[in-house]
Amino acid sequence: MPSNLLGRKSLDILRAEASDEGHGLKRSLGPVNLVALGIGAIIGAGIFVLTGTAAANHAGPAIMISFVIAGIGSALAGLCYAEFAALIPIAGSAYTYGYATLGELFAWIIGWDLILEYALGASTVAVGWAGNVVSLCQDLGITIPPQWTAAPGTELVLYKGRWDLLANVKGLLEAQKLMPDQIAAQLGTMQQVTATFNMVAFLSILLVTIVLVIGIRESAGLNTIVVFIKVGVVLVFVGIAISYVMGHMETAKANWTPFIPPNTGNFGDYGWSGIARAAGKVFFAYIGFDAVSTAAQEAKNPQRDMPIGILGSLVICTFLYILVSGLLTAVVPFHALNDPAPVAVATDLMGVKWGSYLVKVGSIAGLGSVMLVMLLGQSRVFFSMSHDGLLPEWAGRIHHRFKTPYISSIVVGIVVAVMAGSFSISTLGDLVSIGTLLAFVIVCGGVILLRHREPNMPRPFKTPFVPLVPILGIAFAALMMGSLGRDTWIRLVVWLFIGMVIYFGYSRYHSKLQG
Ligand code: ALA
Repeated sequence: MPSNLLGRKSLDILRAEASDEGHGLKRSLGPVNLVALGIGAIIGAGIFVLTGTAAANHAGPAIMISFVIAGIGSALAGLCYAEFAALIPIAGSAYTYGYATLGELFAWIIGWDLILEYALGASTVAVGWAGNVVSLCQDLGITIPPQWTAAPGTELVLYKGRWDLLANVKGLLEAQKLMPDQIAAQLGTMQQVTATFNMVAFLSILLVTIVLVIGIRESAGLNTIVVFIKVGVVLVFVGIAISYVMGHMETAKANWTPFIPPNTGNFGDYGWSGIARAAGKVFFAYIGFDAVSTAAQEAKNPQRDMPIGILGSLVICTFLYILVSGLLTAVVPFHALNDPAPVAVATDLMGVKWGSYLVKVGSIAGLGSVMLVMLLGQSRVFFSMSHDGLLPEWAGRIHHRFKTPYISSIVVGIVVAVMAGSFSISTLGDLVSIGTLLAFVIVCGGVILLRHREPNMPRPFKTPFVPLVPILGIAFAALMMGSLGRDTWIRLVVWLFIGMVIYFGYSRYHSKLQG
């Protein structure tokens, strides 16, 4: 009868497992692949899609401060992840770290929580991807039937020859300072459709799943190319925007004044609480660096390369985000950024039509790579959990030729695709943020704990200034979690509750550690 809920896997066992070729995963990734894997996971729907609404509805130009807050929080957690990833170079990310430090119950909670990050994260990005694909198709005169382009129940209208979300069009009309009855009258003349299912997002996930099943080497190679395209597009935008701002200093100044729009009286609507709320939302833009750690078992030299992969990708992305968000709000009045493709909107406004096409194509490629890394991370976490007996054996089965955990990849792919087809980007995004932040809190706490428990263990990478860095990491994560709304908290609690039911109903009795 299993009894020890806090039973820990010894680090020696974990290390032995990491070097155990019987695991079957190929060691093919070097430091450049890992940094690329990180950037592939990080730059995505956060900057290309969510930045616009966060600036328009919560922070205004001060969205830059939100990015700084979220970036600092991620870097602090990243330093803690790096210590663990180098110490325990085995697939599974925070889940494995939790198993070594806090015991099985916590490991389960983290693994369960990571489903929010990876699986739901991939769904979120797929919805952003679909938005860009539909928009680009409309630019090219191709109309995908609108009822298949959004979550069930979403209202869409035909406005100026394009199908758009009713909520977005309303926002645009409000920005023109029309009265409510004028807006209602205008909307009344427009053709409307209620969406059935987001088929575009659904299919995108299925496509990525096929790439993953075929194998990590192929996936990582493809990812590296896509990362170059994505960073290239961001840099092109930055170049165009800097030269525009230099020529339109007055406009930029006006758009940046006031830099922190005054709070409206509601928590989270501008002012400092708005900056915090926006930080919680754009935190999504940083999610992904920890996915590097899930590939530890496929890294050639994990001890040296995991910290390089995690921190290197994080630093590059933070720099780019601050630049992009600053330029975005300098070019476009922030109220007009409430759009699924804000970067393309800004490029359009600068009169660079080719640039806006390029941004959309780059976003499509870029978001594709994010989905890839997230799904990769998810199937690897399931692989580890199954190896430990917490999930059924089939979840860890490796394909004899492709050497990938193909069954878990396929099952995850189908579930994630259905979620992507069924929910809106903001519902999914907030839940992903809060779930990931919870994992950060546990990882930061784990570093402190392990330093006490195993002070003399040789650490290839040491988090600096322990316990200060982990404590600050926890504080930043708590700040961002606290800024997200009540509904998101309720969803998190419900999710964790379901996880507990599964753990006490199944996993606890099948755990290899307990058995
Ligand atoms: N950071 C990733 C994105 O923004 C999840 O899409």
